[in-house]
Amino acid sequence: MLHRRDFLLTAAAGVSTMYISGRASAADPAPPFTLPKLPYAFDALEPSIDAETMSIHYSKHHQAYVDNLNKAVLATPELKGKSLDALITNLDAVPEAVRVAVRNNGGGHWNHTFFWDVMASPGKGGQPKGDLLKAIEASFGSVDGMKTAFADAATKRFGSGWAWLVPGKEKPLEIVSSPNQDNPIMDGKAKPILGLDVWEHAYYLKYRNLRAKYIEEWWNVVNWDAVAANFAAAKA
Ligand code: MN3
Repeated sequence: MLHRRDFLLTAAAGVSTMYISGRASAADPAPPFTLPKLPYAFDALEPSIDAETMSIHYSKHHQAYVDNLNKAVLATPELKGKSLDALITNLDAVPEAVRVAVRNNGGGHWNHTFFWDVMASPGKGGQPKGDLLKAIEASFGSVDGMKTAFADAATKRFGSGWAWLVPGKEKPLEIVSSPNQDNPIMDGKAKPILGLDVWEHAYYLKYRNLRAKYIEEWWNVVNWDAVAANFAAAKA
């Protein structure tokens, strides 16, 4: 899972390199960033996340972040060739005219690409074990303790945003939340190992206003094997 994401980021950087090296032209405006392939079918996360929500979330929302990021990047010569990570971890270097667009849409692209990879069909994502389980227990007492703290952060995030499980400084793992499409790497923190989208578009069709119910059901589709791979990569 992690390798796939790294490949996508690398591939995105490769495409933008092709753009500046002249393989694309105004008549063939190859955009630098592309929608990653969803690693499962739209209905794979049923019943926790319904197929219609997945379809709209991926095909419309994530696609819009990609398209709007490309618009901002292609309009700004000094940004061509920059990877997504380079763009969103150094927003001060992004010209002010497109900084908000890059923050929101670059963050949206990064966050959703990450989000799809930390979910799997119910029963297919394994359980926390090994080093990951030890880190969770050392940080939160138990897996249930972590889930309670995570759900609390996700529930209390006012408006639209995300909750994240990230490698910490005080403890092996910490929970943070971010507004809009911000994420921990924008703030210079470690790369998260798990994240949850709590924008209403992620749950409103099925759960209406019941964000807490969505969060509770979402644990059934967490891909713990992918989370463990993220954790191992963070420690490497
Ligand atoms: Mn979303």
